[in-house]
Amino acid sequence: MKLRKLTVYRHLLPVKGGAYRMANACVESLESTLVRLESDCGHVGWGETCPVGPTYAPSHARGAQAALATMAPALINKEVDKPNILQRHMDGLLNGHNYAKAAIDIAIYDLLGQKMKCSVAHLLGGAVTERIPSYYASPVGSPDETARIAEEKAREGYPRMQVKISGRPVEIDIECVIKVWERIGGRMRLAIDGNRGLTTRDALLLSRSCSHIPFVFEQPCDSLDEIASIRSRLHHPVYIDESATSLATAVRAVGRGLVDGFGMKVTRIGGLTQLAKFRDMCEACHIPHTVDDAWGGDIIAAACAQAGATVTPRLFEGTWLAEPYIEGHYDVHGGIKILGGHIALPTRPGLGIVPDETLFHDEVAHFS
Ligand code: 0XW
Ligand code: MG
Repeated sequence: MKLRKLTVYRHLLPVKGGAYRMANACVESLESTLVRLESDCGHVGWGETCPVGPTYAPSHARGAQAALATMAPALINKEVDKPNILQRHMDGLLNGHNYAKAAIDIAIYDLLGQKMKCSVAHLLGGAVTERIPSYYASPVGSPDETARIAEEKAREGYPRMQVKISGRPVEIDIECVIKVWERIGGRMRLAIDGNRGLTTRDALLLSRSCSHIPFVFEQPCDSLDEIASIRSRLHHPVYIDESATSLATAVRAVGRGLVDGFGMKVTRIGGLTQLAKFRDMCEACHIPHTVDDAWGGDIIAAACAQAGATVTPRLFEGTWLAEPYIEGHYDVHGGIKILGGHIALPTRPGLGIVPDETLFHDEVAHFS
């Protein structure tokens, strides 16, 4: 299967309700980058990458578009149906920029699924569930408001919640965690996400003050070195998210005993090909992890759901989607939704969604 056309679109995804606050970012509208591939046999595949603003991670919407434009001319008329080989080819064209390569990799899996009339989950090794657990991530907010959201999400049926903290005095974060726990007790599993924002001092204070509360502490500090320096003094299991920038970093972090789990993003690790390798490494080492992404619409949601469905349930921490925080769908009828805290695995081939192309007006580049 050869690639005939590659089109890049820009698409804005405003945040429902106005703004989403995290330790290092407050975002109001996200610029998503969509990739449409067309093969010589006429199949169409879609990919997406949507950094959650320019400060969450070293990835940027315009950077993704520039990276795609750099690689695209050398991909046209090339055989693209072997994702591992395509990955090496892209690495030979551009150093790094996993989050841009991921959009192409995802679109290739969509194309392959269309061609072979099977789901992306099947191509990734097979789904173990058709009902993928999700988790809700509350924005940084007041302790009372966060506890209210936690109650609401527990009632909706979410098995897990991630509470975002940091960017303010740690005493408020501590109060927030305690109030959430008092409200929901063991009804949902809890992750407390510092999004790199805490000093080692504040991470230690929070963990010690909440030593009676069973949560996993996600990316409390900025770097792996900082986390390593306090790891043995924390009372909670440590997950990394932003610091797990590649498969190699993740393997080394596990090998050095620095982490108990991961918040993993499909685009950060470079796409579904890399995600499948990461999943298998985690299974071999008994390491729990999520499968989600920073932000994005139905295309990235479908990619996360397809990959999430293949993770062994014992180690799966769920698939977060931006869907509850954005209006509308690319696929008006078959869009990816969270109902009762879970996502139904789409049944159609490939990613399982059919984006309405008339929604995408802003074509950034086209190669054929
Ligand atoms: C909750 N997420 C998966 C979505 C936001 O982009 C941040 C992220 C995280 O865990 O850091
Ligand atoms: Mg996180």
